[in-house]
Amino acid sequence: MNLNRVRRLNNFDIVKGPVVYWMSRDQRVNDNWALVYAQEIATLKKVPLVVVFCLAPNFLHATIRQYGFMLKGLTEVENALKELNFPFHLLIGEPASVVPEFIKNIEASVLITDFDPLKIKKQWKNEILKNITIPFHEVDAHNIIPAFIVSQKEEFAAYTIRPKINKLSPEYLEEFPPVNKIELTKSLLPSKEVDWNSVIQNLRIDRSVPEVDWAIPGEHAALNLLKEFIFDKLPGYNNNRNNPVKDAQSCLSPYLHFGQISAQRVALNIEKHFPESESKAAFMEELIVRRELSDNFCNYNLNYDSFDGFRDWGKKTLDEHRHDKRDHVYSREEFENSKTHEDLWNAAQNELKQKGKIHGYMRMYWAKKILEWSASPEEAMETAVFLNDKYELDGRDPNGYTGCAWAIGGIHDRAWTERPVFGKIRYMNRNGCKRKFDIDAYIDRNK
Ligand code: FO1
Repeated sequence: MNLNRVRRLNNFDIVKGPVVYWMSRDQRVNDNWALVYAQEIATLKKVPLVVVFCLAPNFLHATIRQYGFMLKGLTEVENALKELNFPFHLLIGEPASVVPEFIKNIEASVLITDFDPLKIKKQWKNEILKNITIPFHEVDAHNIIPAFIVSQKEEFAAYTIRPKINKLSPEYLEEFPPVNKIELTKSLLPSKEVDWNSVIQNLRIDRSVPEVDWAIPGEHAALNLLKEFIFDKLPGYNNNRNNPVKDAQSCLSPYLHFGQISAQRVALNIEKHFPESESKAAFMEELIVRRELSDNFCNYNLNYDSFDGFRDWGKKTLDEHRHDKRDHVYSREEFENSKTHEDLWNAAQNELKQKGKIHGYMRMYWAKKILEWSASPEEAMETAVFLNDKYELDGRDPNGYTGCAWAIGGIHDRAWTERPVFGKIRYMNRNGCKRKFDIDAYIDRNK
């Protein structure tokens, strides 16, 4: 495989012993460059390959809505690995201690993991580096063009990263090799079958946010959804995507978030089955350019989830307007409980709470109004990130953090005409929504 997808996190050389793939962001067996790489090393060195997933208790305050979806997807991973004769181990606890412990126990020779721009993942990896003496390699199995290859700095906007992506696409948008079944030798590292029900029951997490029923978790369901999207929805995508009362979106984002499908598989299948068109271009822009831009933002801006991460112009203009009179000011609880004066905003919040997603267009409106009706831009960003992470099925994703920073802080956007509270941050209003879609129908379906 293209070794530019791999980054060495330390300088140890590979010795003899099993290869461990610590699966984290990319929770799938097919189309996974980290697993492909791990298998290549194991085959070359003629050593076993073991896959582990480390279940972190209370990961960024995730609730049963997100844990449930993730764990059900992981049962499919366990079964698929069993078919291939790869041992799978579910480790429970803080990765910084349980991963090194596992490595020591099985005398592993190399640790491989997937890339993730989030701060917590970087911390985990840094802690692990202090506690191991074997090579630790990271593979970007999430982006088509690895985040550390496409750019080495925080990009300004889509127009600055797009040419870099376009230039590198021919090299990286390639077909995946299959993951090969290994011949069953008496494994020294048999899997310990996971009792998923008891794992779920023993999690000490917030269970007040119910799981959703519109999305069946797992790799298999994701591929079916992709097929349905390409044939049924993609033809009208460009006309319908900004209409929240039309069922025009792919709904793939939770699957992409948990790595149950690879963005590269989505792009390859679309390339194979769909003609060049405005719809295809619009979807590919979101799937590739916007996603890679979000990873770039979180990778190079450590304050991606707060006011401090905004660009100087955004901070300055919001500062200049921080004392402007607000017509309405709501607390986090009022926002959370859909208790604003505006039925359209409340409908978006209801959609978030009930379905675990807000339609893309309304997601922008939702965040803009949180800025307009919060006591300060800092508080607005905190509220938007809190609600997004608590209720979105794909919360705690670079895309979510970047979306909030775009709406509230003007990240990747330009300055607009100055107005109260927003300063030069782009404004959105109810009339704009009214012009685009039937807002009464949207309110009615999200009561
Ligand atoms: N990644 C892990 O490696 N272990 C976990 O226990 C874990 C829990 C989790 C819960 C909710 C959620 O939204 C994400 C979670 N992730 C976990 C991380 C996830 O796979 C992503 O890597 C990040 O959220 C960034 O995209």
